[in-house]
Formats: sequence, structure tokens, C-alpha cells
Amino acid sequence: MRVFKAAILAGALAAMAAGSAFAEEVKIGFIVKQPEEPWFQDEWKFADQAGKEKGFTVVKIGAEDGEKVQSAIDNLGAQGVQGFIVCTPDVKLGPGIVAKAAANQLKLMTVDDRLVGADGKPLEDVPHMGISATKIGETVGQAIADEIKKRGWDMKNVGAIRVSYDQLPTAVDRVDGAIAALTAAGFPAANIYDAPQAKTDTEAALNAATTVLNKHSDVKYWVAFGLNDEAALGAVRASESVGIPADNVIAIGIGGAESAINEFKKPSATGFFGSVIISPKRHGYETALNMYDWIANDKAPEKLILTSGSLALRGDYEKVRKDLGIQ
Ligand code: FCA
Repeated sequence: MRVFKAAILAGALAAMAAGSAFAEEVKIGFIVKQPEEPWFQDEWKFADQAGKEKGFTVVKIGAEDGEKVQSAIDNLGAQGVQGFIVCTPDVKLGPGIVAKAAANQLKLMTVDDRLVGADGKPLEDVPHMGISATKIGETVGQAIADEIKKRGWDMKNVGAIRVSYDQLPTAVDRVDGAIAALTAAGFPAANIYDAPQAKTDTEAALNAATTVLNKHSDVKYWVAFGLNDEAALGAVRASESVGIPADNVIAIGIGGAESAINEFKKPSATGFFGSVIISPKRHGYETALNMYDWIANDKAPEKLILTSGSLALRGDYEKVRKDLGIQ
């Protein structure tokens, strides 16, 4: 009997120890679609910062396609992670990601790109933090229109490159916002040319924009916009490669991370006129913290959080970054 009691006690103690170890050791996953992009590097950096402050571990995995996302989630499950945040390479993977997370008993939250179901509608049950895409796009379009006017260009003689990635809803909202502001300012819709990119990086944007520029070689002045800084930069690199002077180009990106900063730091101005700075701190630090609270304190995140952006130009980007607390 005594031995039996001792065994029960030992078992109870072991269970308590395991319980407290669980409570102490929170591990969250952070999967991103394009790990080499500075924006995502920053998100990871700020997620790590939250982990250091609160005492949890962030397991970071890059996953460029659907297969990699699936194996990344299994990998997280095997590592004893309790929940993860993902920016998916393809929003249509939505139902598969939800199922995989459930199979691994992982809490799931998305960042930047919102998952959609088979009907193309957002999966509203999955907590999400994204940017206010339309509004930020409008800021881009308005800033381009203002600068066109400032330079005294006749809008009739200006071409616009819409670097597009239409399979991603936030990308559509961003460029549509830019177009709405541009046309409201009097920009002719017929002068806006679509440059569909195969991926959301600079090289893909360069290729897409080059095709447009070659097709309309008679146009003197150009403006360009897309879903991120890489899209705008690709258009700028394309304009340079076909010999358009920097002064004849106004491209504005979205992001404000290293890709934009490096461009602003160049000794002479390029066609990359500005960027709407969005907050990698909120998208990295805050999502990580939300996930931590969900795991450790059973406090589920809000279902939808949309963050704002601030326009920054070559001359004031340092100040804008400082004001946003993202230095
Ligand atoms: C998307 C884009 C990224 C970044 C993010 C907020 O995921 O691909 O470049 O803009 O939204």
C-alpha cells in the first residue's frame, strides 16, 4: 500500500512538473513567405524582441510554397510549439493551413496576407493582422498626383505602371486605392498600364515593368506603384535600364524597410520618390505577443486588426521612422 501511494504521489508530482514546465515554456512559430525580404526580416526581429521581453521562444521558418508551409507546420508541431503566425505564400492555401494547424493542435493567426476559403472569401475565424490596404494605396496615389502637379507635368503625357499581383487580395486593394486617388486627381485611366508580376519581389517587378516600358517607348514621364517597395523599385530599375532619366520617374512603394532605406541613402535621387511606411513592429511584435497571450493566458486575439501607414520621402524618412518608433 505504501509503495502504491508513493507511486501515485510521484506520478502527481511528475504531472505538476510537466504542467508548470508547459506554462513556463511557451514556443510560437512564425512562418513567412519570403524570408529574404527586409519587411519579413523586420517582422521576425520584432517577434524575437517580444519573445525576449516576455520569455517565450520564436521558431522562425521561411516557406515559399504550399508544400513548405505544410511541412513547416508539422515541424512546429514536432518541436512542441503551441501556436503560430503565418504570412502564407498563397492565400488560397487557407483551408489546408487551418486543417494542418488543427491536426497539430496549434493555435493559428495570420499576418499581412489573409487566408481565403474555396469561395475566395476571407476565413474570418482566423485572427488576422493586415494593413489598411485601400487607404494606404490611396496615400500612394495621392502623393504621386501631388508630385506630378508639383513638377508641372501634363497628366496626358504621363504613363502609370501598375505593378500587379492580382491573386493576392491585399495587393489588389493597394493598387486599386492608388488608382482611385490618381484618377480622382485627374489622371487619365487610359494611361495606366498593367504590369503583372510572377512573384512579389524586385526582379519580378523589373521584368513586368520592362515589358510595359518597351511597349510604350514614346511616353516621356512615368509613375509607378505596386503592393510593396520591391514592386516600385522593380519599376524604377526597369526605367533606368531603358534609359529614362530619374527626374522623369515618380515611383512610390509601400513598406519602408531596408529596400526603401537603401534607395533613399543613394547619393543622388532615383525615380524611387517615396514609400508609405508600415509598421513591422506592430506586425511582428504585436502578433507574437497576441499569440503568447492566447497560449499562456487563454486570451484570444481580436479577429481583425488593420494597421496604418505614413508617407515618407527621401528627405524625411528618418524622422518618420523615428516618430513611428521603428528605428
Ligand atoms: C504582403 C507583401 C509584403 C508586405 C506585407 C505587409 O505580404 O507581399 O511585401 O507589404 O504584405
